[in-house]
Amino acid sequence: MDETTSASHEISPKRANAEPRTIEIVDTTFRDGQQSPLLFDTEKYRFSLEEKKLLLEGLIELGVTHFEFFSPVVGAAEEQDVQELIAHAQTLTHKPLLFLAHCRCNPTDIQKALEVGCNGLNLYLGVSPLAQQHNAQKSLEESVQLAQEVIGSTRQAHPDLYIRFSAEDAFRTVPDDMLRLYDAVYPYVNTFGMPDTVGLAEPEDVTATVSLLRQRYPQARLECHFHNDRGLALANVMAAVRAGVRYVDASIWGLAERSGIPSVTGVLFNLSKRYPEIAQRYNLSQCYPLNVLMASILGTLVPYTEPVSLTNRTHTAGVHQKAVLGEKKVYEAHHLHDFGVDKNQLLLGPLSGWNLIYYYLKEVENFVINKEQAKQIAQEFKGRTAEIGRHKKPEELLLEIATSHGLLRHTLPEEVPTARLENLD
Ligand code: HCA
Repeated sequence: MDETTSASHEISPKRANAEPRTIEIVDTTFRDGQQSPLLFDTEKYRFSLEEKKLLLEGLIELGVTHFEFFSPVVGAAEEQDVQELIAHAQTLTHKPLLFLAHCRCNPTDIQKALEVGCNGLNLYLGVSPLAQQHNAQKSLEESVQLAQEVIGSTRQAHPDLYIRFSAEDAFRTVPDDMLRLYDAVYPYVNTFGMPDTVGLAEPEDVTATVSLLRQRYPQARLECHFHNDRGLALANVMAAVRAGVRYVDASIWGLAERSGIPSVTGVLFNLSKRYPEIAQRYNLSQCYPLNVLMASILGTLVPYTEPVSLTNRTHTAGVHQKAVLGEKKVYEAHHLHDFGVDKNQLLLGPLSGWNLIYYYLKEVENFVINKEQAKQIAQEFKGRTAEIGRHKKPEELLLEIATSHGLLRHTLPEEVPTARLENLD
C-alpha cells in the first residue's frame, strides 16, 4: 500500500479514528428500499416521484442528510427521479447533503451518476468465492486491478468527491481477500463498508470485522449495511456502532432486498439509548410520522415489528390493560412519546377483563355503572367471546350485553368522550 498516493480527499491522515464520535444514518429507501418484495406484494413496484418527494421531505424533517440512490444506469425513470430529488432536497434544507449513487466499479456508471448531480459514490465489488465464480466472474487479482484502476482514476479526476467502497458479501469473503482488495483502494476512499449481503453475521463477527478494519485503515471511516435474513440486523448495527462504525445504512421500515435491513427509526430509537447526542442531530419526534407516511403510501399498517409504532403501545391482555390503566410504565418501558408516538391503545377483546370493561363502559360509552355491575357484565362477555369476529366487533357484543343489563347513559356534551380517551396517555 502506497501511503504517499493518499489523495487530497476529505479524510486527512490519521483523522478518521481520532475525529469526534458522530453517528449518521445513510438512508437507502430509494435504492435498497425499492428492492423490497413488499413493493411487489402491494403492487406498487416502485415509488412514484411524488411519493419519493414526500418520503424525502419526511427524512429531511427527521434530520437525515445522506441518501443513497440507484445508479442512473438502472433505468430512465430512476435517472430522472434522482435529478428531481436532488433539486427538491436542496429547497428543503440548508444543511449539506450527500447524494450517493450506488454504483458498480464501472467508469460509465460512475460518469452517469456524477452527471445527474450525485456528490458521492457508494461503490461495490464482490470477491467472495461465490462472487468470483458466479457473480463478478473475476479472479481476486482481476478484481483488485479493476477496483484500483477505477477508484484511483475517479479520485484523481475528483479530489473532493466522497467515495465509499464495499466488498459485497463481506462476511462470506475470505478476510485476507477483502484486505487485499481494501489495501489496493485505501489511498482513494473516504469510507469502507462491510455489507452482510445475505444476513449471516452475528454481533461478535461484526465486532471482529470492525476492529480489524479500524486497525488496518485508521484514516478511513466505516459504514455498515446489514441484511435481516436471521433477524439480527439491528443487533449487528448496535455491535458495529459500539465498535466504531460511523455510517449506518437503513431505510424506512427497513425495506430492502428479501427480509430487509434495519429501519431508520428502529436504528435511531435504539442508538439514542446508548448515544443520547443523537437527539441533537436528529429530530426524533418525526420518527413515527415517517413510519405512518410509508404506511399511507403502501396502504398497509406500520409493521408490528417496528419499534416506533402504535402497536408497541397497544395492550390486549386483561392483566396488562388493568396495569396500564393504573400505571402505564408497568408495560411500557420506552419513551416512544419522544419518537412521535403520542398515545397508547387498550384494545377491547376476548382477553379483556372487568377493569377495561368498566373503564370502557363508564368513560367511553358514558354508562352509569358501578364496579359490581362491570364484573357481572364482564363475566357474561367472557362467556360469549366466541361470537366476536369479522361480523361482530367486541364493542358491539359489549354494548349488547350492557343494554340488556338495563344500563343507562349519562348525557354529556359531544366532545367529552374523545377528550377522555386522550387521558389514557
Ligand atoms: C445488494 C447489494 C448490497 C450493497 C451494499 C453496499 C448488499 O445486494 O443489493 O453497497 O454496501 O447488501 O451487498 O445491498
